[in-house]
Amino acid sequence: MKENSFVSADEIRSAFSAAMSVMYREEVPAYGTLMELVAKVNADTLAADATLKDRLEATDTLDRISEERHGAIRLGTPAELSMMRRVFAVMGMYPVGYYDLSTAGVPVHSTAFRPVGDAALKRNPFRVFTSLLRLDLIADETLRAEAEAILRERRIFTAGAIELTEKAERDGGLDKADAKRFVAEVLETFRWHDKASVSTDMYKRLHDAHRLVADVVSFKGPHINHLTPRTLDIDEVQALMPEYGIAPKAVVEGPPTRKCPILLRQTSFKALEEPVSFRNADGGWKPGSHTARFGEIEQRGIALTPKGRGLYDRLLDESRKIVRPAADGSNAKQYEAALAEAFKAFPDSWAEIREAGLGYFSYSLTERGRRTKLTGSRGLDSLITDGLVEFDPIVYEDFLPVSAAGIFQSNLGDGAQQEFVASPNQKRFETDLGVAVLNEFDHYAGIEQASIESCLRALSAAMA
Ligand code: OOG
Ligand code: NI
Repeated sequence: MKENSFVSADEIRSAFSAAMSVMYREEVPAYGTLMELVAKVNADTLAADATLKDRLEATDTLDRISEERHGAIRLGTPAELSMMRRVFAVMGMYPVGYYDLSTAGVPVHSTAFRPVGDAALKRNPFRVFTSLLRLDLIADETLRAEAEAILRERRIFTAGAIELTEKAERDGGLDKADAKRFVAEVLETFRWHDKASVSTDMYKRLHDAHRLVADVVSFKGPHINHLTPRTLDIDEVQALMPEYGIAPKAVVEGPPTRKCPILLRQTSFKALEEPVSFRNADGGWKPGSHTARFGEIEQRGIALTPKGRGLYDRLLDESRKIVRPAADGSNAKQYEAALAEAFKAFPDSWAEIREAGLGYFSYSLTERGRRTKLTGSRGLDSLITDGLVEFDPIVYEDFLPVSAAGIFQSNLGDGAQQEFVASPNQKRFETDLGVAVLNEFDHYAGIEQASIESCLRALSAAMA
């Protein structure tokens, strides 16, 4: 009998993110420079902070600290989106969250494909922020129909990628040789094409409708548009980018610098103008350029409850009413100051954040808790006060719509702001995707609840 020798989905995802990193570094040399800078800043940060180093050693894999945490693609059709879902599932990545970017002037809606379990996230947290173009938001009906026709013709997956995805679905996994082939085949979908599939004229019309429409419709596939390693000091990397010859976006997105980091902070270097050739009517090629690809960094903090998120959204909104960050960076300092001022209203100690019900925590028994026998039931708070139970922040693994919009905008060229009427359409997105997306809040609440129950169970088991 043939023994079951499937490679785990986590292993396939790790191989895939490593292959993607190599490919992207070759394709975009500035990204390689960013990776070097991130590795240096992470090493300096760890050298200067022994406590941080010990904590990371205990909870993370230190040698992989500077590896990619996410990337992003933009798809053109519902069929592409649903097939992409099946491909990512083979790598243990599932759609979490719905992001409507139309409010921010970007004609897409999105989800993040990511590992969901704690063990899977620890093994390799790689996620792909995946957007679907919304041609329904483009006013010009003729152009919309032409774009649809172009997209209908393209095939973004290789025959091998489809075949192996079907095989994995049928058999419940892939063996080593198939997994290796799967990674190579799927990588093709994310590759850059320096030959556009449209003419200069068509590109210009798509581009005039929205730069993002041109980026999605003009090419053979959804090239990976950025990768994002983790940094331990985002402000330092942002400050050092110019010294390394790369141009940072105007401001860091998300919350300000804090003692207790919340949610997600991100910044990027600005997308590069790259040579691309367009098709001539006579079948030849005409040189031109396209701007889409960049490099990003991220630093993550605690996942917030709906109440905490409400407060975050309100404070962000308040600071942006005082200063709206300009794309050219001219008011970056004023924006930072306004942000820091507004966020004084957000508690900055773990105990206060917990007591106010603003964040999700994972609970565990202290050394003393492990030795204690409990009689009768006790509330969580009193177990904490008595030093039997301790709590750690649960890391936010998702994205932020306002930040994502800022990342999109800064890579669509300065002053490319465009208004759309807000029109979230999660139902439509989920129909196109083929499944409902996971609700991120339910997910964090579930992890927190499970940790509480496990503490209480252990304490009463000690009693028996
Ligand atoms: C995605 C932008 C969103 C993030 O980190 O928020 C994103 C894109 O530009 O396609 O990746
Ligand atoms: Ni990103």
